Amino acid sequence: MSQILLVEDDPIVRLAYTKVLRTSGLELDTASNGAEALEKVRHGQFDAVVSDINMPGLSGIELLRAVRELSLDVPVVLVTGGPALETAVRAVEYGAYRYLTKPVDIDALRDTVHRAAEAGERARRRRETAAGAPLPALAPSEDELQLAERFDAALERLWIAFQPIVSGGRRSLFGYEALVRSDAELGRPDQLLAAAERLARLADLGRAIRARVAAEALDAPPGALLFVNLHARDLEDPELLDPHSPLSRVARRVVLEITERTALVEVSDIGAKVERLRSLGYRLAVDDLGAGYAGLASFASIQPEVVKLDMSLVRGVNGNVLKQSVVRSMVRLAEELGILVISEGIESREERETLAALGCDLFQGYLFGKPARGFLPPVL
Ligand code: G
Ligand code: MN
Repeated sequence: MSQILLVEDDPIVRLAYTKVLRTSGLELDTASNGAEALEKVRHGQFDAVVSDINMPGLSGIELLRAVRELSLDVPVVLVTGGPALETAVRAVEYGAYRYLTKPVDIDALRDTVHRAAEAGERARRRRETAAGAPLPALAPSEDELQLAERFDAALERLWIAFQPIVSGGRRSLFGYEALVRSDAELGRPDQLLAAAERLARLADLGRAIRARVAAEALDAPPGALLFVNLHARDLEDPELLDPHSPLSRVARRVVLEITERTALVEVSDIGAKVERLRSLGYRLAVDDLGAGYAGLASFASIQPEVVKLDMSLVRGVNGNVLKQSVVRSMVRLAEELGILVISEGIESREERETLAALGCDLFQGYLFGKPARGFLPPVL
């Protein structure tokens, strides 16, 4: 009998679909959210997955994507109450088997799932004959094993570079941004992040970074704030919100940077998480503002104490009136909201002087100090 995994957060809908599918002769397992489903897919063998799209936490699309990242070819049928072109496109992009809209026609559901299960069984038989023996449920590919090894090696040789942030007006140190580095082969931060995403190990990377920063915080000059980058996924990690985590113990001197580049809309309950981080003593910054991603949407959900102007706005600002007026408006808006502005990526005195004239006081960039091991004093 075909094994189906049904993923649906609404208990009434789940029960209804369960009944329909069971009476049509399918063996059914259920999950009430995406994370639970992913665990089941990781450890079980299913001929098809049927998943709702809109669920708290991991959405159906993200589940589909995670399943594909495990290089599994199990057919996934997506069901949604709110069809949108964008989700349909993404469903196709990540290889959904079919896309059904609610309210689902019972016959269509039964038919689609049976056809998906047959396709899944065929795929499994092909794999088994190809290998000459049944494969373990989730044998990772050779590539993935290698990547996992390199990722582990990189985590072991992880270190943190610190780059100073200064107050121009007072000619004083304001803080340091912590930037992850590794001496291993997978050394560049973008490579590390890409590997963590592919291996679904972002939490391991985030935890390792935060633990290292916490350990080094003891050596930071007194009064200097520590700016730590978060990935949107980190907000889903309970360790981040744990008051006993190493970083939480020094939360009062930490500003968590959340990049405008990541899709915060996909983080469930962002308001509650932000509130909890604040109650632990953390302050929050919106990073890379002006890089042209989510616009100012993140302001409303995060209500940051600090914004960081992206270096694309800073570069050559002295000779570009358009950049100057963008910076001027951002500074005015921030002032009205009581938010501090840090300009990033300053390389020349001309950039610094123009920014100061536009009302910016806090600066970061090679002009004041490159990211380096330890807490080097800035060039003021
Ligand atoms: O996204 P985020 O702002 O966290 O990225 C900071 C990155 O910018 C770091 O990798 C850091 O090395 C780099 N960086 C910092 N200052 C400068 C600078 O003055 N010029 C350039 N080109 N890069 C910088
Ligand atoms: Mn940053």
